[in-house]
Amino acid sequence: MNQWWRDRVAYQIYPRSFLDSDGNGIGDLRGIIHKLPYLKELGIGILWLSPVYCSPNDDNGYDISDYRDIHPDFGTMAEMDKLLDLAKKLDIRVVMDLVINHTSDEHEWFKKSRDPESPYRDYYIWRPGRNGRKPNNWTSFFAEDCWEYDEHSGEYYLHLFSKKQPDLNFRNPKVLEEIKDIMRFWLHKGVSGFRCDVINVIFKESLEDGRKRMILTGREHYLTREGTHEILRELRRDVLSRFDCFTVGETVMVTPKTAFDLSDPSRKELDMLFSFEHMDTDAVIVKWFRTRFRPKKFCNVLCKWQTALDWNANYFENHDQPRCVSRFGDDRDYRSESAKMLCVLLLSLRGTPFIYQGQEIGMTNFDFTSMEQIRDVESFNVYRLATRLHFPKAFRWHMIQQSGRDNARTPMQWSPGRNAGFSSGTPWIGINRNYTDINVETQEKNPSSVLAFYQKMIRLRNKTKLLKSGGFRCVKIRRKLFVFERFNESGSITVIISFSKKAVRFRASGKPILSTCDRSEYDGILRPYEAILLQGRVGG
Ligand code: TEU
Repeated sequence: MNQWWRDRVAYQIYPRSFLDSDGNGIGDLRGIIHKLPYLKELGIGILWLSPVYCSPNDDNGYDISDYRDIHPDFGTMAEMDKLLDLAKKLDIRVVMDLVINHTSDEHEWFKKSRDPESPYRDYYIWRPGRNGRKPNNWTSFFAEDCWEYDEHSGEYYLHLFSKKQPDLNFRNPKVLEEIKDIMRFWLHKGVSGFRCDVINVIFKESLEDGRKRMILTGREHYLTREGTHEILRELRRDVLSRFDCFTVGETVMVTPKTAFDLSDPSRKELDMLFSFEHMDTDAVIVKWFRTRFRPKKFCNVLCKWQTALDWNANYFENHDQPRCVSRFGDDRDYRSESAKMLCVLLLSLRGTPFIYQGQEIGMTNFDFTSMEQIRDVESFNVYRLATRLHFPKAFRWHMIQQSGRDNARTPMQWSPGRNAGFSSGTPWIGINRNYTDINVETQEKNPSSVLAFYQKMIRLRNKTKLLKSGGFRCVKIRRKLFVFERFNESGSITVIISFSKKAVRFRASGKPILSTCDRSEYDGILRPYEAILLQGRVGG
C-alpha cells in the first residue's frame, strides 16, 4: 500500500484550545472546520485531533467515557462528519487519538465492572488487597498510587494514570474485540488513521511487585512486552490492513531496539512512533528536574534516531511538552529567529514532521504566576507530591513553570483582539499576554514572520522528494552547530543549523535553497540562530 503518510506534513490540534465558535470558552469542532483552509494554506496534509470524545475531562479528554460520541462541549457527530468531509475535499487526512490503555471510570464498561459478578469485571484489572495493602508496589505516571480501592466491590483497580483512568485488561479477548469495533467505527467514517496513546504499555505481563525505582516502579512488567506486539499485529491484520490508513504510536521509554520492533515495516505493527529520548536531554531522571538545554546532546540524540529507524515521527512539541522555542530556542532575544531555525530542523529531518498548534507562529511557554491558573491533573499531582516531600514553594512552582503541560495548552493566538480571537467567552484556561504581539493575524500580514517562514519551508518540503524520502547523514555536531545532509540518487542538500546567539563560522560551498535570513549567497558565517539549506554536499 502507498505510504502516503511519509510524504505529508502533520499538524496536531488540541481541540480544547484551538478555536471556540460558540462562546463557551472551549475550542470546538466548528472552530476547527472554520480553520481548515488556514491549515491547507499552511501546507498541512495530515491532521491529528487530540480526543474529542465524551469524557468527564479529568485528563482533558484522555479519559474517555464513550468512544463513539462527541463531547457536547466540542459539538456533535454531525459536525464531526462535516469536518471529515471538508478535510477530504481539502486533501487533509484526519487522524484520531486512540486512547485504549484505559477508559474513564465513567465509561459504561467500568461502571458495570464494579459488580464482581458482571461480565465486564474482567474488562479491567481488579485485585484484592495484600495483607491490607495494595496488590503490588507499582507507581503511576501521574505521581500518585496506581491502585484505587473500590468500596462497592471490595477490591482495588489498576490505573497507570489518574484514578479516573482505569486500565483495560488486554488479557481479555473481549476487550480487544471491543477496540477493533471502535477502530472500524471511525475508519468507516473516513478517518485515515490513529495516534495511539501510550500504546506500548497496554499489555501487563504480570502484576508482580516491580524493582523499586525513582520513576514507574513496576514498568518492567508492562513496558513494550511481547503481548503488546501480538496485539498490534492482530489490530493490523484484522482491522487496519483493510483500510487506507496509518498508525503512529506514542511509545514511552522506547530504545532504538524496542522502537524498531514496534515500527519497522517488516514487523507489521505500527507505521511509525513518537520516541522521547530527544525530549529528555534537558532533564535529570524525570522531566520535572530540568537541566540547561545542550544543543550538542540534543542533536546527537536526533542523529542516533535518524539512523536507528527507517522512519521516525519527528516532533519538538505537543500537548504534553513545553513550547519548543522557549525550550530549545530563545523566546526573549531571538524568538522569531530561533523559531524559524527549529522549523528548518524539524522539516529537514527524515521522517514525518508533526507541528503542534501555535508552533507555526512561535508561541511560547505560558506566563502564569500561580497554581490557580493551572488546569492539568498531572501538574496538580506533581505539585501535591512535591509539597508532601517539603520541596520549597518557589522550586515547586519552578517545576510547573518549566515542565507543566499547560505550557502548550493555552489558547491558540489568532489575533491581537479580545481573547486573542480564541473565544468571545471566558477561556477555560488563561491566554498568554504576549498574544498582542504573537498571533496569526499579525503574522499573516508580515512576509518575514515565523508563520510566513513555516509556509515557505513546508512548501519546500512538500515539493522536494529529497527532503521527503532522501537518506540522512550526520556531517558535524559542535556545541551549538549541527550540520547534516539529505541525499538520494539525484543529489544532496546540506542543512546547517546554528543554536548560537553569536555568529558562527562554518565553511561550506553550495547555493542557498532556503535560509532563515533570506540569503542568496552563503559566506561561511551563520548569523544568530540561522538555519540554511545548501544545494549539494559540504565542500562541493
Ligand atoms: O501521555 C503519556 C505520558 O506518559 C504523558 O504523561 C507524557 O509522557 C508526559 O506528560 C511527558 O510530558 C499520553 C497523552 O499524551 C497524555 O496527554 C495523557 O495524559 C496520557 O497519555 C494518559 O492518556
